[in-house]
Amino acid sequence: MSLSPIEKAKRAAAHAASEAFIRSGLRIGVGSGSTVKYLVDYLKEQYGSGELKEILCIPTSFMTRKWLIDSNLPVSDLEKTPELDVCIDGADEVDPSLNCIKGGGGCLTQEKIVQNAAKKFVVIADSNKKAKFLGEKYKAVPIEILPFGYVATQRFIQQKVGGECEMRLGPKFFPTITDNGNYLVDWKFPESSVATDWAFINQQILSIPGVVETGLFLNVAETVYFATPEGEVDIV
Ligand code: ABF
Repeated sequence: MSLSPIEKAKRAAAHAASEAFIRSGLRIGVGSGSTVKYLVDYLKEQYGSGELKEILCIPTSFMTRKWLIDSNLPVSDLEKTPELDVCIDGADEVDPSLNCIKGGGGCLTQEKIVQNAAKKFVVIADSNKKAKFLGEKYKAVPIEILPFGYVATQRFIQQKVGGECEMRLGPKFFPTITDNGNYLVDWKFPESSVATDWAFINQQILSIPGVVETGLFLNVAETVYFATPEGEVDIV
């Protein structure tokens, strides 16, 4: 099957990061999203051929867990394996300091917990996701909130940090439900936010009752692999 240019870029990023960071014996946090699917394919091929041995894969979402199981890879969880060697995940946007916006694909809280349990956090992305500053291209921060009191929570977010907080809707206008049974909102931040301190904004959002987690992954990525459809890989 021939891949579209964007899929080729995702695959190139996933393969380059895998070749650099995946080794036998590692406990690997496996992120979510379409770029990570190529990481799962890499693990399947390497483990299936016997090149890669005694790994444990810890998924960050229902979908990733299913991919791992369907690929006959050894799956664990943070209860049995609370400490990981590396976590590899996708992102929606990455700035020059490797801060990321994540959650566009609907996963963020479990991703953050798994990332936090890992010694190294590596991001894989097509090169369109490289931004000069956070908020340059991706104009919203996904936020997971509890269903209880969700309208009040959305209003509190808007009052505290401005902008518009939109409920993420799924098919037939049902709310998008996360793997944790919560709602997702996309906070369309005011333009003034892109020039401010994202760490401070993140703390402000997290202090609101009802907010579970944000898609701001600040100061956690060690390395980012950006790739083009031609297979050029930029390691930052
Ligand atoms: C997940 O996948 C999310 O945090 C992020 O939003 C998204 C990236 O997906 P894709 O690789 O499909 O662009 O990790």
